[in-house]
Amino acid sequence: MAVINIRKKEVQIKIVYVGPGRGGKTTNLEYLFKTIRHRIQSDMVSIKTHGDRTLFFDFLPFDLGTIQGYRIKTQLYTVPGQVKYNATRKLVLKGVDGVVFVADSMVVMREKNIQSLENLRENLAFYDIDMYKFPVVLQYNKRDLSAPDIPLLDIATLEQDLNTKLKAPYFEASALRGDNVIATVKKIISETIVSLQEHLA
Ligand SMILES: Nc1nc2c(ncn2[C@@H]2O[C@H](COP(=O)(O)OP(=O)(O)O)[C@@H](O)[C@H]2O)c(=O)[nH]1
Ligand SMILES: [Mg+2]
Repeated sequence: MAVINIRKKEVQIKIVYVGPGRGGKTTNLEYLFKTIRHRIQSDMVSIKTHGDRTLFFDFLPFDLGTIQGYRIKTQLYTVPGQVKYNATRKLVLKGVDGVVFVADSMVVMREKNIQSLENLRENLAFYDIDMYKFPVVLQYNKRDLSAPDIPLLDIATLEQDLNTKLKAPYFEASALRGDNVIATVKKIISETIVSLQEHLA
């Protein structure tokens, strides 16, 4: 749940990027770190193991300005996507206010995307959160790939696999190029704030 400090007129929201390993979660945060640096107060913290795989999490705090007199502070986290790190994934989801699900558009990742979304549903249920009533934004990533030997799932298939029941807003993106990376984070932040307002009302 968001941390609301009435005295300081401050709301702190926690957004977690989830999705299959190698789907582009860290690349999203790296792009945001590069492009919106002026709003970022502290450095991006990245805890990585061999090469570029996230072992624990990447963390990016930034200040968004003010809504209704409250200063909105956002913390972005990513979790490790590999199946074996579920305990960590669960831990990072503690207190989450909104989720970006980064799906990998490559055809070979079809099952991994579906399994990862199911894993998210289970992990949120552990915290008594119903994924279908929670702020979630889908990001269909790696749309820039166009090599003939790397076929991509079409959007209709991704929508059918992942979004039939969820009915979440979605973006076609390239985290590598930065396409729709900012649109994705803006959308999840606004969905999260709307949801918090409904819960506080
Ligand atoms: N072509 C392409 N590659 C990407 C994109 N996003 C991430 N990658 C690459 O996919 C690999 C895994 O990305 P990473 O962000 O570490 O995935 P994570 O495990 O979800 O954090 C890296 O080699 C990235 O450069 C994208 O939009 N397009
Ligand atoms: Mg990562």
